[in-house]
Amino acid sequence: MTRSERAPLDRVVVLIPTYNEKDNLPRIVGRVRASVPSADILVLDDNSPDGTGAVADGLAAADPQVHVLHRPGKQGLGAAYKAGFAWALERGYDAAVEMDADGSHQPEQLPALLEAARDADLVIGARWVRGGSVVNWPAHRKALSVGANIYTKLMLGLPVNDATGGYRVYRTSALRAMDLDSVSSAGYGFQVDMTVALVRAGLRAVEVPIEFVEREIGESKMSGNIVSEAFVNVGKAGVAHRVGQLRGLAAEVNRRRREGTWHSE
Ligand SMILES: Nc1nc2c(ncn2[C@@H]2O[C@H](COP(=O)(O)OP(=O)(O)OP(=O)(O)O)[C@@H](O)[C@H]2O)c(=O)[nH]1
Ligand SMILES: [Mg+2]
Repeated sequence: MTRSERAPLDRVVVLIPTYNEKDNLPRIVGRVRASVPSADILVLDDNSPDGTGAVADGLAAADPQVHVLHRPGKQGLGAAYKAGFAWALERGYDAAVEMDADGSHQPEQLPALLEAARDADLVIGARWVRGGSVVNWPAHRKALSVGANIYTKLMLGLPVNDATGGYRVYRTSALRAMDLDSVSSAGYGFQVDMTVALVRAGLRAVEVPIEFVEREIGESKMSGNIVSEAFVNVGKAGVAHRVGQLRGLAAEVNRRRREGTWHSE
């Protein structure tokens, strides 16, 4: 589809899932409002024990562009985003943005993602592409993420380099066209499953380099379970999709070495 055929993105909602982010939430909301003043915000809180929900209510009371969806308990990132997509579709938004609350996804980079969405159904803010980077990650976590993405790309044959990246813009027309019921993973696998569903629906995904900044405050929710869920699910889908990708793996590793995107700093 050419640029002129795609509808303009007049109405954008930024979905921010939260679980125990009471100190981060006011900062990220303020930065989104300053970076893209026309965008609305929906906080998706899973009844955080630290009172993030009440903080979100306070922000919403002070600003008609901020909304809150209170969910009964911790059900994972994927479930929160699905509820957010449904909310956005019901209200006629043109695009829904996924953004972490902890500052890893910089709102100041959102205008570049939205610009790219003029000619795409999905824009991924990508760490593992030329120009992308990660700040404050230890080498082992970088290696895990790079490895997971190479594994994912080759197993599933996806046309992207950062399929686990969670800073994204979806056209709501794409969300409507995709089979969202096929997306069940809760953690990193959710981003991969969404990418697969979008590509399978014949839609266009592009990547824009971002600088990803590791959280400075609040607790990590990353767990071995989330990682192994993603690994096992991608493995199952990948074996069904194709086998014998070792040659491609070597080529991909060599390409990233040449480009310098294996280690991003
Ligand atoms: N609503 C909801 N939000 C969640 C849940 N789990 C994580 N989040 C939020 O999803 C975003 C990403 O989670 P993070 O804990 O930052 O995950 P991560 O970036 O992999 O790990 P760290 O940044 O190292 O903690 C944050 O805004 C979290 O508050 C959940 O079960 N429900
Ligand atoms: Mg984080």
